[in-house]
Amino acid sequence: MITAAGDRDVHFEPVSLAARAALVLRDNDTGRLVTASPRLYPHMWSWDAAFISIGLAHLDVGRAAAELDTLLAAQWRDGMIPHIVFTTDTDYFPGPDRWGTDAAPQRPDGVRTSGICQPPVHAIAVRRIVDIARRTSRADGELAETFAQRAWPALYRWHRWIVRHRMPDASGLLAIVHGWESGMDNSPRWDEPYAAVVPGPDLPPYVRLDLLQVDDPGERPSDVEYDRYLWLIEQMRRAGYHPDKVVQTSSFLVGDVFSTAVFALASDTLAGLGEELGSPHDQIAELRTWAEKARAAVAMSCHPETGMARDRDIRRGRWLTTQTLAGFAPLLCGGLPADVERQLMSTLDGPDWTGHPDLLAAVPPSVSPSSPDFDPRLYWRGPQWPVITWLFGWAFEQRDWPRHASEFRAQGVHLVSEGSFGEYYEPFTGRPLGSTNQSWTAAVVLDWLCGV
Ligand code: 9WN
Repeated sequence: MITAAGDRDVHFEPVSLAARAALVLRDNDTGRLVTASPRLYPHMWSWDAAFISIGLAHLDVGRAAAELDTLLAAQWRDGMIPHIVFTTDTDYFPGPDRWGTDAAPQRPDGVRTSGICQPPVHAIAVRRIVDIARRTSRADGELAETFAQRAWPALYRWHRWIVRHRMPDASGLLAIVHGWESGMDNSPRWDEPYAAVVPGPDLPPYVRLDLLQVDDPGERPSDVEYDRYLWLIEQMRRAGYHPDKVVQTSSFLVGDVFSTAVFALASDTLAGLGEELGSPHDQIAELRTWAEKARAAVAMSCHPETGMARDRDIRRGRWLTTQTLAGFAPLLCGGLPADVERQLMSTLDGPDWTGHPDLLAAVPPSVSPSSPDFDPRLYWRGPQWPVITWLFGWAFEQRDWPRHASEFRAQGVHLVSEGSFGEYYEPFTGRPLGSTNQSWTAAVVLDWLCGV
């Protein structure tokens, strides 16, 4: 087991850093899946699994494919990919009994899952696995292509589920029914819509387990926030996890601009893969149309003065204007006029964001240090997340911005070079926070170091 360093005087050179990253993935591997982290998250998370599979592809393409096969085996019959696939570990709350998804008719047999989803990054992972494998050897390339053939229809059904069940209003944004669906749980993006979530007196009691796993409870969401998180689950249970009923009844319904941009990028990526693999033409054409609509929705959301993309509180019909990294969503998927896009990129490079003079590494913090909402230690309210840096870097490569892509890679490696693979990092000191030996951090580090 890799022991946490957490000490900025320690610095690992690329070869030893890559070796440590590989060990993290090995240590967190249960054989069937790689847990998101050893103690805090002892299960499989949907978007974590996608990033983890990219790291695994550098070690063993068959193992990378198996990781996504495990996730896809938990896909619900209607197409939803659930946000957690549970192992038998009981140290995480809320576990499968609290979710109560065993009663949902669409859930697959033989596996226990949560009842919500996470950002649809999976097609990006399949693309990356195929690209890595083709470069490794002909045999690996063929293995990855066979896997991509098998995953493609499931991913198409996943994207179709999103279009059918999660694009409920004229904004065209991908709607989420829980902050956890955004993957950015307690981001200030959700403060306003969460303020309107009032837990009922019949919220069943519960005990949090996450606080036992971190050094400082101040790095995790508060109890008030957890009550709301749990209340939304209660509402979904009562709606029987029927997707349309959940959208009708959830007291949290928000158009998530970041997930919408990911959806646009991933739909185009899946369409491109489908063209290579000979997938059905009509389904490829649908994916292109969905990508185009999602891109337009992201562009439409942009604030007329700042140019930053905005989420939308669909319940209350209001734009949400917090200064978070989700504002840069259009840079992931395109769709803005060239001059507006250039302006947005220079905001990202500027002193409120990656150009802030006090940052240890020039990668985007989750919230601008100049914003009143910024908290350097608190989860999605300020810290830097290597995995998000990877996602922007990969998108920048696709968009033919190699300079930005390689700067993000170099700065990302600088951030994590103390070698403990933090879940997130304090932006000024570079101190790793939350969990250590976090699998997706190790995975993106491997891709940064081995992938070019
Ligand atoms: C709730 C596993 C997950 C990530 C999320 C991150 C965090 C869970 C939690 O951990 O969320 O889903 O219990 O805090 O916010 O992005 O997928 O790493």
